[in-house]
Amino acid sequence: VAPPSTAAPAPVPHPDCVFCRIIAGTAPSRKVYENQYVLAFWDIRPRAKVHLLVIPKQHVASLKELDDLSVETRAALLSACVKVARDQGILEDGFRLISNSGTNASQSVFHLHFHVVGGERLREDAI
Ligand code: DGP
Repeated sequence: VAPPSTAAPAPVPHPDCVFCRIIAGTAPSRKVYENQYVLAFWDIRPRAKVHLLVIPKQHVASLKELDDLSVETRAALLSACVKVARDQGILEDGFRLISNSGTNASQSVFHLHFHVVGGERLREDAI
């Protein structure tokens, strides 16, 4: 009997989601890291010298739906944020990890994402 597969299920693209198109490869991006659970790429409108986005391959709209992701995906998201920060050389001097969730946070793309921001001194009151 074959052991149970640990592979992540194939992501189900959400209609009209730009980040799902980036995952599917039908929209361009500057990728920096990818594994079976997550993808990391440069923000199209960087607000610091380093500004990356880390997203789950499975579509969920925001942190509100975090529990819909597998525990492996949830762990992979946080690990990937730290890994890409280290790979970009911003871990030692410090960086910021942000996820805007919902209206009050002015979320604009409704596919969960973490902003990894650094490479320079960040304002105390904004990303
Ligand atoms: P938020 O406001 O937290 O939902 O941030 C969404 C971010 O996504 C924003 O900083 C700009 C970025 N973004 C939007 N569309 C694209 C895109 O097509 N490609 C890339 N690389 N980033 C995008």
